[in-house]
Amino acid sequence: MARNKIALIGSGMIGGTLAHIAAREELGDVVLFDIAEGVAKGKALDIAEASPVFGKDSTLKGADDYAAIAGADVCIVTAGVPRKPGMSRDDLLGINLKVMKAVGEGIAKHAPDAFVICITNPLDAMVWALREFSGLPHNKVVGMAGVLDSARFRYFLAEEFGVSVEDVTAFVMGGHGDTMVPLLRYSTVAGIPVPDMVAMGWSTDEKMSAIVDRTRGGGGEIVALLGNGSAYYAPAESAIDMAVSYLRDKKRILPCAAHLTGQFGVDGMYVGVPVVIGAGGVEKIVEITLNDDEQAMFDTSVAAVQGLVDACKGLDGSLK
Ligand code: A3D
Repeated sequence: MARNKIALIGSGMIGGTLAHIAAREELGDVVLFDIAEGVAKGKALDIAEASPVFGKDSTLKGADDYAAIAGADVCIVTAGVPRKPGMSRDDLLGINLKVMKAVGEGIAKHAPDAFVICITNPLDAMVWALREFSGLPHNKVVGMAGVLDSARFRYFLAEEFGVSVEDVTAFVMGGHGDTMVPLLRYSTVAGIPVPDMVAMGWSTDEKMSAIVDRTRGGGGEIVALLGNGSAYYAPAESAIDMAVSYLRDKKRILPCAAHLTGQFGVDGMYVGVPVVIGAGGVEKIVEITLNDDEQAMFDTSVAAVQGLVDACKGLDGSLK
């Protein structure tokens, strides 16, 4: 059986980490693409030279020509610029929109059958624009943010309860920004809803609110610490989870920025919601029930994403 092919569009901090994980997990042959050709080639060669040590076989190549991504099964897009301290994700819109145009056209020409995972910020608007520029089916283009935001939420909850991260499930809906919606009611510790853990005296409502706030600001916390760029280990792990669910038809339920056609009252936009990812790409959207407070928070988040999508349309006349 032929190996899968994974194209990483953008070979910076997340792209390089993705290549390393994909090679170590032997997910397939890896192409690192970047306008900075030396970076793509250098990282590919460095990881290839590590492969005899970690004992896994895959080919790693670096390129600055889209022809190199031909036939990719999965494309993971991180091309663009990340935040610096003091910047919001939205400040990246103008520059990264132009990058999405080039990337979308490159994927449409060379890898139109790929499952495409966008990570570039501001995420929900960029994945929408990338889908528009590429013309690929909506179920094959998805944004990574919810898995990362939920992982942060799970980590903070596990730390607070003093239990294994493996036993904490949690998810975050809405746009990937300060208005994201971490859902305590749908978060559990080994199946026990988090509000029940609080009722049993394992924590307090105040601490839960602080964890929700820390989750919302989780990306900014890392940006402030790093001083020159944004998170990359956790974002890369999160995108790999989504790629594996597609490549192995695992049908994981993962929170992703997916194209909505009326679900949760949203039509024609990408926002973070729980979806089933399998060989068909986004196979289902899981329409959980939201209470009034949760729906109101979700609506605020959707409005923020809508503002960014409108800004994209203002900047590029080809977007409708
Ligand atoms: P960085 O290390 O700067 O890598 C970006 C790479 O993109 C660089 O190597 C650039 O040379 C390359 N690039 C720029 N323009 C193009 C182009 N037109 N074609 C191909 N390559 C290009 O950034 P990073 O890897 O840390 O972050 C990448 C993106 O992910 C940024 O937009 C971040 O804001 C975003 N990000 C998103 C999340 C989410 O959860 C959604 C988390 C962390 C970072």
